[in-house]
Amino acid sequence: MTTTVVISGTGIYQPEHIITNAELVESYNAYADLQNAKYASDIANGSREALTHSNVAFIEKASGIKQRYVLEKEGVLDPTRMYPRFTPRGNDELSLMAEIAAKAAEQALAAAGKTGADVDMVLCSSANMQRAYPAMAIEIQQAIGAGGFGFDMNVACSSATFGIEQAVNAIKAGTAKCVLMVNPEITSAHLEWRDRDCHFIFGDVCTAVVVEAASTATSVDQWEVLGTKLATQFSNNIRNNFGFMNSAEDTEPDARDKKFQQEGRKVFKEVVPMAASHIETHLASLDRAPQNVRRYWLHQANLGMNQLVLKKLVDREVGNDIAPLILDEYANTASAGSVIAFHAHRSDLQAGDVGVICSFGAGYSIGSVVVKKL
Ligand code: CO8
Repeated sequence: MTTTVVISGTGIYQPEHIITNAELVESYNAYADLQNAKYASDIANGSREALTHSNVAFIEKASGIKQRYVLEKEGVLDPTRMYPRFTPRGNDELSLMAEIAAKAAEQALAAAGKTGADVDMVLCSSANMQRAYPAMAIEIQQAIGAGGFGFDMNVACSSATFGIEQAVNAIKAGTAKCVLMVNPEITSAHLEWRDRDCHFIFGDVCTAVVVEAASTATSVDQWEVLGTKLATQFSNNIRNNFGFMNSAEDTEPDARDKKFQQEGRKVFKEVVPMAASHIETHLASLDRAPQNVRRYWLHQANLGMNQLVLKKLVDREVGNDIAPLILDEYANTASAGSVIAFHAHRSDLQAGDVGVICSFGAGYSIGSVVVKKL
């Protein structure tokens, strides 16, 4: 007999600082002016291009993003710095990634009616890890008082959906009884705030999901996982070359390729059809039609992208009721986006309603999780 697996709780840690598009653009433009003044003679003799100002109207129209939460704001907005300022912590202190993961975990566990002691598997699944080792998941395991084991995984923007599949499989295989899957996304530390093409894209957050067998679940809000489906296809269109080989290769740690970079247009064009056909195939394998899905909690990278994915799937324009948007408030939070949407926009659904959590991003990677409200 196959085990019925449920998501029994979700949680979120939301940083206290907000950067509006107006604040962001003001700081970028001040940075651009400083750079243009510094390199005025190169610009005059044609050996360097002047930086062009960013623009709030462009950002909102091109992406749908209106603001983002960040863990530290002053450093990001300082035109002479343009990255957050974090105080290094000693080895005997809880690291920042583990701290925000533990806060999101606390909320998810409370929602599931569990404590850390009930957890026997911790997955830290995120687009970047704060250090090489020990695994962030093991520090989080200790911080919440969990037993069992933990490990890290990274599939960029699809880290959460890929993490949910690993959690579901572990419960089915009997290797774990209660899995905590967390997505601490400190995107502000690997976004290039000095690049006009992408400086508006990301925000910080952490999400947490509790996965267990229906037989052990006690929460009032349970979502049966009907199926998961993962796919990857290599692409250089979203890439970050930061890594442990950098110093051995004598490369510049602050070089442009050591932070997030993308060919946004190509990503848009290539990923939309992939995501739509992925969801359609997954639903068909579960004898479900896209039109009968009550809600889509999609990856939150771009408003237009989500609208097009939905148009291909259900052949009509859909609004927030079918595909809620959190991108306007949070910006792109890498792997956490679809989980935030699921966390914030599910309480109105009825028993028997089916929904799809779907992420898409760097790799390329696409993950879908089809759930039914119990
Ligand atoms: N202000 C004013 N004008 C601008 C700005 C700006 N800030 N930026 C660009 N422009 C200009 C350009 O110069 C261009 O001008 P021109 O036509 O004269 O050349 C014009 O606006 C149009 O530029 P684009 O073609 O680049 O603009 P788009 O309409 O394509 O919009 C987007 C750009 C918003 C980036 C859009 O392409 C997009 O959202 N694409 C999808 C991206 C996506 O989904 N990416 C997923 C990445 S996330 C992921 O996988 C996780 C990675 C790991 C996390 C890393 C965390 C840091």
